[in-house]
Amino acid sequence: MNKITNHMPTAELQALDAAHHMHPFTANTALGKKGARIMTQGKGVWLTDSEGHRIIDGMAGLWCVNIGYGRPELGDAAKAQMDQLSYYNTFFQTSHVPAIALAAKLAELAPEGMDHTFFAGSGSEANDSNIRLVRRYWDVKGQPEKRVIIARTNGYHGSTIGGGSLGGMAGIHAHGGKLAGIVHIGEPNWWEQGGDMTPEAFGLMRAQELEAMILNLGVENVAAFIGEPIQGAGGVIIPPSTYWPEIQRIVDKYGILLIADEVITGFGRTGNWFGSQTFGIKPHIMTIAKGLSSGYQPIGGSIVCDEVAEVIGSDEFNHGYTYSGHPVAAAVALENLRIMQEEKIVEHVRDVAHPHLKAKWEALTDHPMVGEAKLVGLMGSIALTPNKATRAKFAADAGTVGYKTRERCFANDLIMRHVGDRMIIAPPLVITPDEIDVLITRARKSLDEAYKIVKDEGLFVAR
Ligand code: PXG
Repeated sequence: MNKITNHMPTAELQALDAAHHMHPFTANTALGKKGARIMTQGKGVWLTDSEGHRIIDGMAGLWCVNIGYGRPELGDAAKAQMDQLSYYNTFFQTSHVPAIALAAKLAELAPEGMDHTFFAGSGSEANDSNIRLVRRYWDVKGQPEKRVIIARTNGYHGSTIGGGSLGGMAGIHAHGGKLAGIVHIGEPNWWEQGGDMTPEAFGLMRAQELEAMILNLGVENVAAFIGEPIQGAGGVIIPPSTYWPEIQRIVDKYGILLIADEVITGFGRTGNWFGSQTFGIKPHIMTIAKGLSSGYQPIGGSIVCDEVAEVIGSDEFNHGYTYSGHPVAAAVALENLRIMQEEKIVEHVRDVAHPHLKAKWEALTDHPMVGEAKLVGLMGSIALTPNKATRAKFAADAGTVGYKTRERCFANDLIMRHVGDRMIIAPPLVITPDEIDVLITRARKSLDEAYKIVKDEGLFVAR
């Protein structure tokens, strides 16, 4: 076979892709007929595809390219580490400099008292580790019956059997099943589910479902609660202000472990190093991945508080991966964190990019199809609706209007995703005010075009 390169015609690449490549979360036969969009290059917040389009990436890849595409320092760090020590494991009483240095750096960045990291290759793997970590913790403490983990409907924690089971997405459970010993409470999604309640009252009510579930199961059976500070894949659901303080009160009262899944909210996304800091959450374990390396290498992990690390460390923990703390991934993650610190990227989010985007993002509510527009740090969503006052759904299958809007965004060289009928963004954290203006201009144009289509098709009607 000829070498496959960027210079091949798009149709040939698409045909090969369709013939051999199984895409995740995709109906592959249908995609094969349509042809995948093929990305060929990235620089900063910009992507180029095989047709030469210059696309502004409002999703930082898959919520991960925090420092932007194409920073040569990360490639240099990978090359240097491959030349020095391309691989060694961290089992059998050995260690290496990149894993040591990255774990120490994470202890410096993480909240007080969270000084230990167990490495994995991804967010899903890290959450699988968390299931074993919390159950093992209670075993060692002499309470092996404490095994149930409480999670939330429409939460996302990955797509391995463990991560998918922690997640509260029926479509994922339907494909391959769900582990026993994981239960779900409702999500703090006021827009869709809050009815006539105020957001604050609804947030409290949802948090109190945790207390009811603990009492229902018996606290002697409950190991932990897991939640994303802001649900990402579920549609950037920003919880009411009352939600996390009440969750924290309940976790503290019953002494169960709290896992904050920071895979998206970590590493500057919300304007602090971790979303837990933004929401005042005090977790025992934080799941990390994505922004840890800005997606330049696959790496994740669990940052663990001192007490849990001490208990787990008091005996052998029969768990780990060939690539736990992989030296090249760790070296690249370290270089990413060095750049984030030296270039003050978290401060840029907090003081420059967020304030600039917030005003323009929230102003989108003047659009006839936009009901609410919310943003924390650089993580935002808008709810599409045919009736803002009643927060009505469209008279079409959920996601129909969102999908049509996303198609217009694609046509206008903007990556803005849809989850159902919510549109979501999470651009690279290095986005400049000028680039934010481009993003907003393209978003408005796409919304206008989608609105016209939706009206013309008779879909701008409440269900
Ligand atoms: N936790 C959270 C909060 C995530 O967002 C994972 C765990 C799993 O990470 P890995 O590295 O195993 O993918 C994620 C991943 C989407 C989408 O459609 C989101 C994710 C992954 C794939 C698709 O928004 N988040």
